[in-house]
Amino acid sequence: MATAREYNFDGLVGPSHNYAGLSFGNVASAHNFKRVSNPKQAALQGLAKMRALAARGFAQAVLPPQSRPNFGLLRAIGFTGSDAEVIERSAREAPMFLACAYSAAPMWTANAATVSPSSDTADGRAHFTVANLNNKMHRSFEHLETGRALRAIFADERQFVVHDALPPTPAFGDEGAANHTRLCAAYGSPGVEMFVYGRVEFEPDAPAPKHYPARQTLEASQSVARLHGLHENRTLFIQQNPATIDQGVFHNDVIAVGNGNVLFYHQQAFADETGALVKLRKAMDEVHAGLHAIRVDAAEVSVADAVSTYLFNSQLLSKPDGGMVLVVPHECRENQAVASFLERLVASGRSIDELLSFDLRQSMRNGGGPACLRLRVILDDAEAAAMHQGVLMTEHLYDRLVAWVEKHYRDRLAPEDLADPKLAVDIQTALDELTGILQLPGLYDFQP
Ligand code: SUG
Repeated sequence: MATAREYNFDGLVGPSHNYAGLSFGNVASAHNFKRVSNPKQAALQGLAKMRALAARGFAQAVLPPQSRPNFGLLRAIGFTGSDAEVIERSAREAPMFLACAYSAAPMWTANAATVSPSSDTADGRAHFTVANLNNKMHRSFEHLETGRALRAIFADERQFVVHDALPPTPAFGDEGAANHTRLCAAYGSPGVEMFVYGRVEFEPDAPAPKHYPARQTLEASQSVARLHGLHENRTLFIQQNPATIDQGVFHNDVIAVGNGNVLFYHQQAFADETGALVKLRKAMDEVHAGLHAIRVDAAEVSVADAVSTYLFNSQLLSKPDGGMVLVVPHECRENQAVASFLERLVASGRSIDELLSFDLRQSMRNGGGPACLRLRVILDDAEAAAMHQGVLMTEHLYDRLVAWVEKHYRDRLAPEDLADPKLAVDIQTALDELTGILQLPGLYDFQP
């Protein structure tokens, strides 16, 4: 059995981070619409998390922000002339589309792709399927640059396969790793891949949320499993509870998280909790792992508290010296029910023996907690050596990125600031410099 580690690839928050109320069904996004953001603080908060986890011995890397604004989008919908003219006119006539073109949402890399490690796939390579994110206008074009970035980092085709996003149509709504959990006995041995979907395109009578959209379809999840060559007995498709989607649980990672043989989940996470656990236990038998389910009752923590604190949008990490740490946002410590639940959880000695909390408020205000900010990639030694090394988080890279953020990022971005063409020029200058820091020349040399 190969030794393998879980690498967390966090999204570096881009310089246009703002609150544009673009994500219907994500209550934080709606609630903070038009609030003034602080992109500098957002990026520094994300970097502080990456640095702290790297310093603790966790394998940590970074994914770059995307080129913004997306002039291709604005020109495709009829805005012409110089870049400045395109910005000024779209700000007047279609400010929501300008906000989409400026979206910094690629920071939530849990939505970048679904990843299957080489120990799970038929051809023995690590597979990535870039998520099409087609439920939301502002996220629907991320896949083009995400694919470029992943192919630049995981370029060695003997080890890695990066699949294009699924066709951009509602039947294939795909939100990537946010609706995918891998459970296993050890990272380097075959695991169980659990896909959680919100609706079924070709079963109109199947349960589905009534108020908010279900972003992931069963058909998309099945397609990703096929592309990756996953084994039938170790692959599960579980339906998310539609009633919780209607309460703001727009991705499964807002209500459940797994790592190793541990599944930490809310009683109301799945449409059929008992059925899901039976299937999961059976699949876990196939990989000789006993499932350790940590179920949180609604009486202990309500769905509303789970959504406002992002208790389940935590990172559950295996510590280098044994045990697991739960990485939560500060909001969890500020909610009495959640804070006392967490105290009891750690005291109970059930797998999770440590808590770490981070201030990620800038991201949280758009509905992005610790787990949204990271994409998990399990790599064995040869794969880790084959990937691009310039994105690995070290003290040196951290220092350089902090200096770069301090130099280029604004500490205030109001909705009306997007109308200023100088913002686009400043972002371009910043991103050009970033390619040198991450040693990814040419990353932004393309026409979206
Ligand atoms: O897709 N928010 C993101 C948050 C993604 C969280 N990801 C995970 N749960 N894995 C979304 O809803 C808000 C943008 C705005 O309103 O300005 C936004 O896109």
